[in-house]
Formats: sequence, structure tokens, C-alpha cells
Amino acid sequence: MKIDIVSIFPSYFDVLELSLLGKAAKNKLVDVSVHDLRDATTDVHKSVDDSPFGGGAGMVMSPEPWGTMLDGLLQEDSWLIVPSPAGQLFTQGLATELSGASHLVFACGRYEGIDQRVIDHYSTTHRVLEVSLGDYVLNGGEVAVLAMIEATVRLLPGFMGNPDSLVEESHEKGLLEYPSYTKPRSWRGLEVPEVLLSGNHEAIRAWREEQSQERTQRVRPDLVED
Ligand code: 6GU
Repeated sequence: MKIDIVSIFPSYFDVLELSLLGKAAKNKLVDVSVHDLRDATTDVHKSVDDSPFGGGAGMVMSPEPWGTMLDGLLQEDSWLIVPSPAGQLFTQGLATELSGASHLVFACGRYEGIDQRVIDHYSTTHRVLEVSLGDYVLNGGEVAVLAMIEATVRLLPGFMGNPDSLVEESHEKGLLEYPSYTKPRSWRGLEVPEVLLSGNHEAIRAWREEQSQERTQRVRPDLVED
């Protein structure tokens, strides 16, 4: 998978070297490039934003540098992902879908967002998704894109040492994961649930299923209703 990221703060993405992509890039699963939107500006001040038509607070990112940058990056099979608190919710299902793409281009907006015509224009030629991490506001898309990339790349075939660990985790079956325990059996007066020491695989499976159901019902009843 090829990933291009466009941002006015390219150094946000230095952390990708650390864990995830160090590993994924070494195994040639993913090839990430980060681009500075200001490189696509033409004025001496390298300006990327302007005041909104219609008035209101904040600044809007101008379409021209985005057009220049995205024209240079998008290929026929590219998906354009625009992080936005006004987008569709990012879910495990969407991460799975993104992990099937061959080229993802992430366009990180700041201020009050990107001129809507950028999204409308590329929607006529490409798969364009406006995506939100959740119901709260970040200052820009950078942190959201880090999360989306991490959730997506770990699903690429060959990323996980043991792909079984993907099947059992939270959200894969629409439920939260059951609680986990390791040694010692007793810690500060708290015991590991007896059933996990029983060696009875069917009983363990049933207990975990029940814990998953109970935890989801308690913490995220909205997931059970869906
Ligand atoms: Cl994707 N962007 C911004 N700026 N804020 C957010 C978000 C994205 N998702 C949740 N809040």
C-alpha cells in the first residue's frame, strides 16, 4: 500500500517512523510519503488560508494549493481521505475497507476546514471520504490521520505476527473485547477468574463471550442496539 499525507505540519508524522511504520516499511507492506502543503503555494508568504465567504470565525484553507498538490499525487486508483469532524465516523469496518485500497491520500485540514469545492471536485473523479474520529473537535486532521493510518496498516496481510490476534479483539465482532489476565494468579488480593485456570476450552470460550456481551451492554449499549 502507498500512503501520501498532505499537511502544513509534516513533522507531526515523524512518529510514524517509531513503531508502526518502522516495522511495516521494513517489511515493504507500506510506503509513506509526507508532503508540505506550503510547497504547493505560489506567493512569498506561502499562504494556505483565507477568510470565509459569508463571514464567521476562523479561516478556510484555499482550494488552489490543494488542487496543485492533489493533482500531483492522485492516481487513477487513489482514494482521497479528508479528516473532518463533519465526516462519517471512522470505524473498524472503515479501517478494514481502507486496508484493501492500493493508494490512500490523506488531506489534513486546519482552521475551519478546506474549501468544499476541493472535495466536490475530486469526488467527480475519485473515491473521496470525509472521515471523523468521533464527536469532539481537534485543531486539525493530523492526529486523526495518525489514528486512521495505525488502524488501517495493522490490518494489512503480513503486518501482524499472529493474525489470530486480529480476530479476537474489540470491535471485530461488533462487541468490546473480554478482559485479559496473566501471572501471577493472585495480585493484591485479586484473583484471576477460576474458569481461565480450568483448562476447559469450551467453558473459557463461553465465559469470554458472556464477558464481551456484558461489557458491551454496560459500556457501549449503542453497539448492542446496532
Ligand atoms: Cl478527523 N478532524 C478534526 N479536526 N477534529 C476531529 C476529527 C477530525 N475527528 C474528530 N474530531
